[in-house]
Amino acid sequence: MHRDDLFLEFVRVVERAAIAAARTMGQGDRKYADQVAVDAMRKEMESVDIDGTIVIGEGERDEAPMLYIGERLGRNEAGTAAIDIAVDPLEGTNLCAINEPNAITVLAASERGGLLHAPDLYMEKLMVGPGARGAIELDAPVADNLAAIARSLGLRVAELVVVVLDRPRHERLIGEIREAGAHVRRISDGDLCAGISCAVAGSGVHAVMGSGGAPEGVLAAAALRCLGGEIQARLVVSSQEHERRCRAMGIEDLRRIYRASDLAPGREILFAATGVTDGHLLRGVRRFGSGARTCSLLLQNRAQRARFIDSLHVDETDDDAVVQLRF
Ligand code: FBP
Repeated sequence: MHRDDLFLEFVRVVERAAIAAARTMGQGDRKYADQVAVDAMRKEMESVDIDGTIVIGEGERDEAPMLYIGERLGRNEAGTAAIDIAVDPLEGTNLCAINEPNAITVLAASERGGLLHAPDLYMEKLMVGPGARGAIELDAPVADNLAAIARSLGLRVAELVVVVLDRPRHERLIGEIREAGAHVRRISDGDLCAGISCAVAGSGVHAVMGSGGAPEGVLAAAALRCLGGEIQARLVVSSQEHERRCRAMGIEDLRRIYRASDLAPGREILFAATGVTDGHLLRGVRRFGSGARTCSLLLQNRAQRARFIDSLHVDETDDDAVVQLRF
């Protein structure tokens, strides 16, 4: 890709989706919140100078009118870079609808073939930050993984905080984490945001365990590639229909354990996310009289840095607001 301008273009896309989604915050309608974010992201992508293809999106063409897997995006002019794009226009639709922390808008990009085409199934996941990379095994007993993570981080197991989605399917897992002596933080939604957090120093999160969406797994892998963290993951294939959908996407080994470099194998990875509701990692959208302020995270696997971008957006027609911002 080698195009620094794409960075800011992608930030603009996630910012616009976040500002749009934030207008629905707390209104209790998750579908509408998602639709608004999808519309805004789709519209903003039209002006980006790429030949993009959605590989992780809102679903297959017949179930998603926009941002469906396989949809072409961008200006698509001759000679522009061919790029694969993974989006979650609103990660945490429920969190936005009820105005709870950590709803974000997300986009990852890579050269063609740089992001796994994954069906929208569940995925077992184990995510850690750079300090515990290489220490985990998806199939190892929970207590062994926790001991290995603690050892790698120079902590005691009793000091570890593990995030788990609050679902009945995770009751046994939560029991095992507690029995091993670590602390559980249950979250109602948003394992992607949690996965990013465990790779950010000082976030207070040391690992994420349990099953969640596969699209969120691929997006987390893209972020973790940039942050030096790790994910181990396996698709949950529990019916013939699941098998069919995997094979349709070229996945033959249904029991395969994927690592970050399998889910997001690209040479170049860009990752951008903007906060919608206030969260541990990113502040949410704050509206002022004639505009909005956003906080975004921008990652690139080749750069040894994470950028937090604080932007003020002024509504186009309001000249007074432009004057205010000059101070
Ligand atoms: P949405 O934003 O698509 O609603 O996803 C939220 C989420 O909590 C993800 O973070 C997580 O991976 C997935 O849903 C878990 O799925 P489920 O709610 O079916 O357990």
